[in-house]
Amino acid sequence: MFIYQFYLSRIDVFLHLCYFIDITMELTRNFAVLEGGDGSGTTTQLSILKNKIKNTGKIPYFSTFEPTTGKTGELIRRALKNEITINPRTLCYLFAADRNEHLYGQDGIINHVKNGEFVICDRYVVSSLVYQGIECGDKLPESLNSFFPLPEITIFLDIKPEIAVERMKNRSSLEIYEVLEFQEKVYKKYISVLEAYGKKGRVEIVDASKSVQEVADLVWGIIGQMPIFNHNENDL
Ligand code: ATM
Repeated sequence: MFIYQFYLSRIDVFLHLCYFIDITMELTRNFAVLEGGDGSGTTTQLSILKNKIKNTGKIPYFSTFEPTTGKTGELIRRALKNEITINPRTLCYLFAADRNEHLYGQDGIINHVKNGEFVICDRYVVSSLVYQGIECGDKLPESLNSFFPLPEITIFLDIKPEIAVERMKNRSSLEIYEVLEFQEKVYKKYISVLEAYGKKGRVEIVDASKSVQEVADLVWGIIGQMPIFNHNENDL
């Protein structure tokens, strides 16, 4: 009985690792993600970045975010606003379902990338590994997200939770995760998830406590160096 349990736990660890290795296998070129705790400024930076790319005038782009505006995304937003109660594990499945549609649906990320566009997304797999990892343990988000391709680059907007929560005080209403105690957990989890995730995918860390413009410059300093922005006319 003991030996059986011993091997079972080893198999469990092995499967756990396989899920994670899977997550880090496939890279999607010209797909970049902004990640960060609440109040880190991902939405603001996405908007500035979008305008910057637009102004360069050369690269077709698609700017997007998760949870999406689709039916599953809408349901998730209602749960985040505490309008409806959804079990955290169910929410984990919903985030994965929303992401699958976001990737593979008709107007999805994969089709945009295939069309030669540069895709920038506010939050992606790492958000699930962090938020749902805290809420329901690592196994479920790791396994559900193991099927999704990695972006070419993930930029983490790094800001201490105390400063982020202070920034959020101006918001008219707060979502279920937007309290200091939870954000402290989120910050710690980001650091550990990104350490593992960064071994296969490219992760860049930006100091998000700086001014909006300084952060935007740092973000562009990374994105602007990506191969798609550095092709010669002749290469295209
Ligand atoms: P925004 O604040 O970026 O709109 O995201 C909404 C929330 O969704 C955010 N936390 N709050 N509040 C993080 C959460 N979220 C997850 O929990 N898992 C995910 O996979 C994603 C994409 C977002």
